[in-house]
Order: sequence, then structure tokens, then C-alpha cells
Amino acid sequence: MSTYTLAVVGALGNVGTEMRKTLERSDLPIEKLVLMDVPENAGKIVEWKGQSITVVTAEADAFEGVDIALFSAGEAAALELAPEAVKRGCVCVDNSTAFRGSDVDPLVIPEVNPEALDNHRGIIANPNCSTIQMLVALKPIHDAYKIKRVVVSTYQAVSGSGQAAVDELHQQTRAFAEGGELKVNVYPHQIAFNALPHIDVFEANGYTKEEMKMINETHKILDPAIGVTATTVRMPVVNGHSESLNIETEKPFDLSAVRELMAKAPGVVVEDDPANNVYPMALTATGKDPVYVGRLRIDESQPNTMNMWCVSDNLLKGAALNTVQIAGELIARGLVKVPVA
Ligand code: 3JN
Repeated sequence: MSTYTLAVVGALGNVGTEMRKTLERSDLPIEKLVLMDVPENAGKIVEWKGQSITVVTAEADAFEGVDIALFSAGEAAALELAPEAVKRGCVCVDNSTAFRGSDVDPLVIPEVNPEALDNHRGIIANPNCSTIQMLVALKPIHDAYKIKRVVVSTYQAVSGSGQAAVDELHQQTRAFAEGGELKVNVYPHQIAFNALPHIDVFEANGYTKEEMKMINETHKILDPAIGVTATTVRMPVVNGHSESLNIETEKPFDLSAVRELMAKAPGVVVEDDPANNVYPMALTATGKDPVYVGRLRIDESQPNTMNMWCVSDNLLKGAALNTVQIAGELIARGLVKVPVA
């Protein structure tokens, strides 16, 4: 069996850390792991699978000899470095917005549209975390009943904004309890004991960029004919995004059949026993791979419509795990090569 040299770009960030940990427990045939980060972190030593790996600066020549690079270094770094990596024969899986809207680069969730990988040109985009968990849950319903429209409201954890936001929620919570000063830096308002209907920047149409990502990415990955409207909200939750999904289908459905469908769907776990207070929660989804769904019920206000609650670890399935699964799919499909220019 072939073995591969993989790289993590942005290896010391919070998603990069989850990428390293996910690769460590994966069964991918990794010959060598290269860890790249900003120059200030070059020279740091990281333990991985019993080896001490020295972090190197993320720059064009560092991709020489790398087969697959998982990027979590932001849009600017991806735009600069991914094309350089491709020139050196490296397939890039990028976790930023940089290539998500591209007409040529596939945007992939392995449980939903793995076939989109077949025509890749060296760069594969990883969707936004909120889109990934929603579409893993919607795919089986779309296949069986054809989704007409989805109304989604998210309840997103602060880990999606990075470690500084996690630290800020902790600081504000401690300061509140101790009567100290609550410091507000990351968000425009206090996040502790609050809910902010504001994720990423506002656009001219009144939606936030996060909301538009969910709409546009659903159209690219699942079906451009699905009507989607989104409200994305930041909650004082450390990790794990939750979503309320209102789903209208073309075909009538039977809720028990939907439940069976969801129980068999790849990447989905049904937690739905309200009588025993069992439903998906951010705390219990944290550190786990699946997308959890529950609270399945008929929307009695209009025909062919259901409600569902959907929770997943935004740093795992929403980011690191999805990129590692894409790498696995590339290997399984013999697609670890870039087209010659
Ligand atoms: O805020 C969240 O919960 C998710 C954050 C996503 C994010 C933050 C900064 C840059 C993204 C993303 O993945 O959509 C990006 C980006 O796309 O570059």
C-alpha cells in the first residue's frame, strides 16, 4: 500500500491542533507529517504519534515532497500558499472561505458529495462548520423526500471564533461571579450570559457573512434549488454548535420513516427520547465525531414540514475531522495527484 506525506498548515491553531489529534487517531497511511505555522512558531517541538516534530514556517518551498496539505491558516495564507503548494504537486484541503465559492474547486462533505472530488484541480475547499453539520443531517432527507426549503437558526459556540474568544467567555464568567471587570475585546458586546445575533460581518442585504455562507454553500454542495434562510447566533457555549432546522419537503413523509432514515445515515446519530430528557446537546457532542439529531417532530403549521435539532463539535466534524475525511477519500479514490499545468 502507498504511504503519504501529509502537512498541517496552521498546525498550532485550535483547528490545526484538532487536525493533528484527528490524524493521530486516524488509520490514514501517513509516512511523514510536516507541521507548518507562522514564523514566530517555527522551531517549536510538537509530539505526534510518539515522534517529536519541529514546526517549520509555512512558505512555498516547505510544500516540496508533501502529498496532501490540510490548511487551517485563514483566507490570506490559503490564497497565497495553496497555489504554490499545488505547483509543487501537493493536493490542498483548505478550511477557509478562500476557495469555497470557486467554480472549479470542489466544496466537499464526504457523507454528502464525495463524487465532487473526482475533478479536483489540486485544491479542495472545506465548508463552513455550520453548513457541514446541517448538510450531513439534510442529505438523507433530501434524497428521500426532496427538500423544498430550510429555515435554520444556529446557536454557535465561541470556539468557532478561536482561543481568544474561549478565554474571553471564561474571563467574563469568572469576573461576573467575583464582581470584577468584564473585558470585551473579541465580540462587540459581552458574550457571557448573552446571545449575539451576529457572526462574521454584516452584508448589504442585512444578512451576516456566516448566514450567507450557509445559504451559498448549501446550493453548491447539495442543490441550488433548495430555498435556505439562516439566522446565526453566538451563544455563551465553549464548544459545539447547535442548530434548529425547519425543513419543508416536496414529498410527504412519515416521521417514523424519517427517524429510521436518520438512524442509518452516515455520520448521523439520533438522540431523541424526550420522555427521558434525551436530545443532542453541545456539552455531550463535544469531543465526538458524529452529527447528532433529535427533537424530530412534525411542523403542524404547514404540510410536509418537520423540525429537528442538530448538534456537532464545530472543531471536529465542522472543521478538522471533515478535512481528514476528505484526505482519506482522496487516498481511497486514487486522487492524490494534481493536474499538470
Ligand atoms: O464563527 C464560527 O463559529 C465559525 C467561524 C468560521 C470562520 C471564521 C473565520 C474565518 C471561517 C469559516 O470557516 O467560515 C473563516 C473563513 O472562512 O476563512
